[in-house]
Amino acid sequence: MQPSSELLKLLRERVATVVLTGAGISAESGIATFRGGTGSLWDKFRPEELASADGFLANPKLVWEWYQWRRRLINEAGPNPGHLTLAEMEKELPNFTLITQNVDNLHQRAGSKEVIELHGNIHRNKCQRCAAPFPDIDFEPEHLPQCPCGGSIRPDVVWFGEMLPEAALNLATQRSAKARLFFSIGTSAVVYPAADLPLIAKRCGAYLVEINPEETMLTPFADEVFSAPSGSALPEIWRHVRSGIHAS
Ligand code: BJW
Ligand code: ZN
Repeated sequence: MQPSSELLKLLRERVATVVLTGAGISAESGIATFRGGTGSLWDKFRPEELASADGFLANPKLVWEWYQWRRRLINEAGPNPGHLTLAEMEKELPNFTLITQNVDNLHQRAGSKEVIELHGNIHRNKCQRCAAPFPDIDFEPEHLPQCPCGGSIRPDVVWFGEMLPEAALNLATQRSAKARLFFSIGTSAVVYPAADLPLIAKRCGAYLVEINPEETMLTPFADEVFSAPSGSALPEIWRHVRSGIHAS
C-alpha cells in the first residue's frame, strides 16, 4: 500500500485537494453500506419504498421506523481512523475540501469543520411540503409528526428523484473543477450527480485517487488505486506524507 511519489509530492506541495466520501468510509464504524452483497441496505430493503418521496407518502410509518433504527445504529457508532485522518488533513492542508454523500455526521464527529453534505443529514428533519426545519421532534409511531402547514415532517435527506441542495452541489462542483488532487473514497460511484464529481475533476486536470477494496465504475479512470479499506489506507498514506518517507 505504498503511495506513489507523484501522490506524495502533490500532498507535500499542499495542492488544492478534494475528497469525496461514500458509505464505505463508515463501513469500519459498523454502518452498513447501500450496495455490495449480503448485509448491505439495498440487499435487505427496497429503495423505492424507503428512500423516495412516493414511498414516504405511501407509508410514512415504515419510513420513519427505518430511519429511527438507522439513527440509533449511527448514534451507537463512532468515527474510525479514516474519518480521523481526513479531519487531520483538513487542519494541515490549506486548500482542502471534504464532500460527502453520507448522512451519518461521522466526519463532523471526527473533527472535520467544513463538510459539504450532498445528501443531507439523518439527524435533521424538515417538512415534506414547505421544507421548514424541525430540529427537535419526538417521533412516536402512532403520532407521525406534522408541520403547522399540514405537511408531513420527514428526515432531511435526499431521496431518489429529488434535487440535491443547490448551494452544496454548486460548491462541490466548483471545488472539484479546481482540484489538482481528488480522492474518491468508499463510494460505488453509481449515484448521480455525486458520481460526476471525480470525472469533472479528472477532466479539469486533477490527479485522481480511488480508495476502495472493490473495483468501481471509476476505477478505470483513476491514476492511482488503493484496493484496501479506507480505515487503514488513509492513515498509511498520511503517515508517509508526514514522515517524509520517499516512495520507491
Ligand atoms: C469501502 C469499505 C471500506 C466498503 N473502505 N470502501 C444520471 C444517470 C442515471 C441516473 C440518474 C442520473 N441523474 C440522476 C439520476 C437518478 C438518481 C441516480 O443516480 N440513480 C442511479 C442509482 C442510477 N439520482 C437521483 O435521483 C439524485 N437526484 C437527482 O439527480 O435529482 C435530479 C434528477 C431527478 C430525477 C431524474 C433526473 C435528475 C438523488 C440521489 C439521492 C441518493 N440518496 C441515497 C439515500 C440518502 C438517504 C439515506 O441515507 O437514507 O444516498 S441512496 C444511497 O446511495 C445514499 C448514498 O449517499 C448514495 C451513494 O452510495 P455510496 O455512498 O456510493 O455507497 P454504496 O453502498 O453504493 O458503495 C459503498 C462502497 O464502499 C462500495 O464500493 C464498497 O466496495 C466500498 N467499501 N467497505 C472503503 N472499509
Ligand atoms: Zn410545512
